[in-house]
Amino acid sequence: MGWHSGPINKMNFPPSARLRSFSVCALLISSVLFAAAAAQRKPASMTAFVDVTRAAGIDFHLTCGGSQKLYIMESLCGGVAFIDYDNDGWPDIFLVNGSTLEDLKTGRSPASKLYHNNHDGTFTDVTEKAGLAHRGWCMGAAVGDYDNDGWDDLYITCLTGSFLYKNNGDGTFRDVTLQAGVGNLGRWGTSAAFGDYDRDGYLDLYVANYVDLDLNNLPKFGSTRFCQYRGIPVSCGPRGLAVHGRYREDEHRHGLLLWLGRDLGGLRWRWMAGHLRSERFFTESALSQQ
Ligand SMILES: [Ca+2]
Ligand SMILES: [Ca+2]
Ligand SMILES: [Ca+2]
Repeated sequence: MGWHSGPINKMNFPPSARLRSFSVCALLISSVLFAAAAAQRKPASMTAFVDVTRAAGIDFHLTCGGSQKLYIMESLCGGVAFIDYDNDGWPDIFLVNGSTLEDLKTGRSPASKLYHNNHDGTFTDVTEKAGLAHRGWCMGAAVGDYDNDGWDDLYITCLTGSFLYKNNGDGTFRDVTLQAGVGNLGRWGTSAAFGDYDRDGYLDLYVANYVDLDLNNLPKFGSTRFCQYRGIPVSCGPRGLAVHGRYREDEHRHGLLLWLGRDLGGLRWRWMAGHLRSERFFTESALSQQ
């Protein structure tokens, strides 16, 4: 007999009561075993993030247009890049800033910022010292050692052009945009990436451009059907802006798919900077625009 039968039988409980007692005991045993098994299982890991921005010394304030958001670029700002600019093995942070229309026209746009990693969980603003107090309405940044000198360089994409900053290897940068030929002038560069697409050992540059935008002739809020949502006036989307080109899904250049034009909501990708030659200049390749 089982361990439970003795004392129960001695008390002369009716069969139904013994059955209920058996059920209760089985339930208790199951509960104990389940609890023991649960105790042996390690609790699921709980990944938690804590906002340490201010404690780390990051005091960056992003400016992105006015509060009314009358134009599309006022809702598209801010980028970040990690760059170990001093080669100490600790990633530093570059934060890209936007602007407002008024500040952009008067040259008073707030600066992007570079923060040096102090190795103790804190950062120091070294923007001015590094020569990276770039002011403009910018969107993105890419990091790459384009000249293979062992020091990572920085490319910034902005509303009216883009900029390449060469790392001097002494904690400072200098603007080499014109020499390198990567100004992307008059184009709205949203982001960029370095990559050696032809495997020649030199990084190439890919810049993603958004729609054409004439800051002097901005479409009026809610002015056309492309500046409305269900009859409600809104800031003009891509279709409400000037766009050249059409969508060509079968267009390939150097293994990259180019998306051109209107049918992607005005999104236009431009394969712009191809081969980095020995003179350390970029040349624009496979430029497609129809
Ligand atoms: Ca560093
Ligand atoms: Ca370099
Ligand atoms: Ca290359």
